Amino acid sequence: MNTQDYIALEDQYNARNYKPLDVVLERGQGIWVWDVDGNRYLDFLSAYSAVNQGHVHPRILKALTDQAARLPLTSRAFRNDQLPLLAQELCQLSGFDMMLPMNTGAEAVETAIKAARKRGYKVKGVPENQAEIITCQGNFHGRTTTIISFSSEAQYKDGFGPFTPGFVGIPYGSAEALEQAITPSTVAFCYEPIQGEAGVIIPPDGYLRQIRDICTRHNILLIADEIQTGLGRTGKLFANDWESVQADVVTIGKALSGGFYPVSAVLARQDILSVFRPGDHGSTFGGNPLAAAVARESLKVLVDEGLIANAHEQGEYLKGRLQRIESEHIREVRGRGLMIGVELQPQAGGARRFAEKLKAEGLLCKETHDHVIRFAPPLVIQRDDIDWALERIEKVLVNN
Ligand code: IF1
Repeated sequence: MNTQDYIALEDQYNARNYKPLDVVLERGQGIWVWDVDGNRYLDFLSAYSAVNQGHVHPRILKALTDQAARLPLTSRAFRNDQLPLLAQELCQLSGFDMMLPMNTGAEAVETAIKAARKRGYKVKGVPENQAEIITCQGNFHGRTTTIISFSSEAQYKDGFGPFTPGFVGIPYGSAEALEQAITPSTVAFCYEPIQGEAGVIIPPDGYLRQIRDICTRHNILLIADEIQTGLGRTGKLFANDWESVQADVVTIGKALSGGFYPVSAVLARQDILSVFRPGDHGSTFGGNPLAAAVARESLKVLVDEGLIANAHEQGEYLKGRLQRIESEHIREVRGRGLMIGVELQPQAGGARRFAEKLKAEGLLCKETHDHVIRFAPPLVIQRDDIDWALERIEKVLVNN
């Protein structure tokens, strides 16, 4: 079977809720992936930052296969010998008191919403069913019916109502708007420290500190969604660290498993997560021993291999070189660490055509919205590989 055969099968038997680049991958190693026709590509997307540790990291692979051979799943009806160690290691690394394990990012966000609402009612005394959570325009937090209820993207909502009430949207990057939106029923403010899906939008300097102060003053929870920005992607453990801010609640996912397995978690202080009583919340697979073993090793790899510092160093270099490309198509290059967006001019013909051209040159990346190309290679990338990529990026952006 070749590329066209696989595409035909997928289009016949699989729901068409995506429009992927037409490359059929079968193998990966570090920053590289190979397609079924034997072509090699540099992965400049990293499965939306889920493979920060690089494809098929040998240490995480070993943790996975060892644990799979021992005991993959117990459910939370019984305890297992991996979850307690993950919980301890994650809290020690992040500085939080407690964690609650789930599987996907959206489930972690749902968990954070439930914790904030319950604390609002049980601790703050908000009247039953009145809790409000403030969110940002342009946000992306997942695809569940509650999460899309506060999306500002028409396509994510179209045809999926009725929606969950209790969310208030404000412009991203405005601390003033947050201050004004707070009411006695507000229980939390939920935000991304850098908006990924919106096009790698970086808030103004000082914003993270300001929203931290506002939430503290009003006794509302600051919920940082670090599912994409966390675990080293921006050159710090969390993107909030850029302003030395600690949120009350942090959601993580994606790279928590190095891409091997869906693993997510909510991190928070003990007084927040203790609103959950036995039976309040859970998941068949959340906190399973296979997930916990994989997550433990994924975190160790991040630390042992200095991937957070590498993301900072290589990211600065990549961003600097991209900013110096002289192309009529480029409007702005922005980013932190290895989370970089290249915004094209409105008349450039859209980001998709550049992603297609880069694919033909052996570099895989994806457009976000119409005019931004997102560059986010695995954090194991080295200078030579970035130079290799830049040669191709320059060629495509200058000659098309
Ligand atoms: C898709 C986007 C990225 C996320 C943040 C929660 C979630 C995500 C900040 C939910 C997920 C993914 C989902 C994926 C594409 C991707 C994405 F373009 F859609 F927005 F990365 F930018 N919070 N983002 O970025 O996590 O439930 O998916 O595990 O195709 O929907 P999930």
